[in-house]
Amino acid sequence: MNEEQAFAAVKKSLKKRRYEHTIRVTEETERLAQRFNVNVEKARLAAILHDYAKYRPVEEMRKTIKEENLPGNLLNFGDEILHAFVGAFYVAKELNVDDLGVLDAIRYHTTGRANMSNLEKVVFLADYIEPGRSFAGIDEVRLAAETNLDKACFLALRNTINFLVLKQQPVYPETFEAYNDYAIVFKGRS
Ligand code: DGI
Ligand code: FE
Ligand code: FE
Repeated sequence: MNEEQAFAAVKKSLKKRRYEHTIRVTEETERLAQRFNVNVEKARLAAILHDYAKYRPVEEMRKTIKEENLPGNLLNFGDEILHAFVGAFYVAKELNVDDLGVLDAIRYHTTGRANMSNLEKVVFLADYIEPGRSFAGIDEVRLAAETNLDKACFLALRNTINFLVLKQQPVYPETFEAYNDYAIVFKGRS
């Protein structure tokens, strides 16, 4: 699957606004990949496809999780996280992408996980800081992303957990595990 085919596949699957987000995530991913020595071609492909399943009906995604033996606990943490895990599955099955690193970057782009690869980190972070985003606290994350990939992931995870807790939403365990990776390193430092 080359980039042109990937863009064509997501253009068909996504609404205009989401397709434009995807283009910005791809550009941001490329900048981060160059900065932090990640394979640009793989990172861009993962970014182009990261929200491939965003508009699949929730019922279809839940069915896929059950039938294809994706982790059962996914069903208990809100529908927003499903498109990432199911997306990786559909991208492999429907678009024949077989690079496991690319598929993992798609799979963990929403929740993160412990021990993320740098490829996973740049896609996770680019999705959070692309220029169209305006989350509370995002400036600090953008600033960290200029020089420190782990620090930026740490702050993005912290903000997301704070946001979910404030809304009394459940937090996927792997999001806490990702956060803890960095909290152990950055604790007590600003
Ligand atoms: O698909 P996007 O909108 O580009 O961004 P995304 O894939 O990061 O999804 C963002 C949504 O996912 C947002 O509503 C917060 C939610 N989310 C992120 N991490 C978690 C989460 N929801 C739960 N329940 N648990 C998480 O760990
Ligand atoms: Fe997403
Ligand atoms: Fe996204």
